[in-house]
Amino acid sequence: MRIASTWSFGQRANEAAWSHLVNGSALDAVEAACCYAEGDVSIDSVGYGGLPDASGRVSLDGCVMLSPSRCGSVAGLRTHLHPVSIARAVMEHTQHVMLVGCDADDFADNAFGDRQANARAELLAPSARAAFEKWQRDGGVIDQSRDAAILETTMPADEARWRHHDTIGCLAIDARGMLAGGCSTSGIPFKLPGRVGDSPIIGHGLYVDPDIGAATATGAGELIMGICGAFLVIESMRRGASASDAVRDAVERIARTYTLAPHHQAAFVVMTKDGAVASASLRPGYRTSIRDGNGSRVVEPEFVALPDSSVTEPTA
Ligand code: SD4
Repeated sequence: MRIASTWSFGQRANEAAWSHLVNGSALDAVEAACCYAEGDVSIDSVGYGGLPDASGRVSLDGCVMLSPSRCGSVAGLRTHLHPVSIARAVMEHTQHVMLVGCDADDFADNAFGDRQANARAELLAPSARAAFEKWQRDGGVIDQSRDAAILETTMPADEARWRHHDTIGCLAIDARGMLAGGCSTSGIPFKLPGRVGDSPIIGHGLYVDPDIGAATATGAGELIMGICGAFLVIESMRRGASASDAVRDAVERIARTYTLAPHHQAAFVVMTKDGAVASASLRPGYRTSIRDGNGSRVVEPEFVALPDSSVTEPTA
């Protein structure tokens, strides 16, 4: 049994999910980890606390996957806090894979009724509203790592640089050897309304094939989508690459493919069908949180494509 989540805040999500992995299934565990992140206001790229789009409204995306024939996804939720739970309902109760926009919110109303966790909710937290108002005043790419309040947190300074990239991608394997993945995000801060990134798109932000393994991505969706990131990782392994080589190839592909801006970051985590975990990132500052029978730890990626990217590099 093992659960791996993106970023060091993933430790808290893994902890919240652990009993679900022990007493339930890998699917229950990834849903619980994502639900935790969605409810934590300090995580500013997921759920409540997530930064809004350029119109000041939050939209949430998420997906869940067990296998190519068992997956579900929602994008552009405006009034429901838990995209992964709704994506699970799409997977379990419809013939479809993906629902979007206000119709996905309506689906959630029908699927869950007034059950508290999935009732309609205000998604814009006061902290996110304040960040939006600052962005309206100052414009540009917000580098929240320079905010003193954030640097005072326990987050490592080089990771704080990517604070607004803290989407959760979560992979788990349960006692029966079942793999599951979940991914949840509010997307890129101050995005064009309607923009959807990689996170809820099967094969981009998440891909699970029980014969091979599970992969998830975090970072700038526009970089991940152009290379079909999570699918690429799993397909590399299908063709014989090791888990470490597969995630390294994916970030190297990003480094080769795009004209990168200093604020661009991307990372991939993979879990093999035997439960081994590997990760790689485009720039320093990314970490993976792992919880298993040996306890909880936060690990550096095995490979960083652009290791010299300075922590103090200007982002505007
Ligand atoms: C997106 N991939 O919407 C998400 C954002 C993210 O870490 O992962 N940030 O592009």
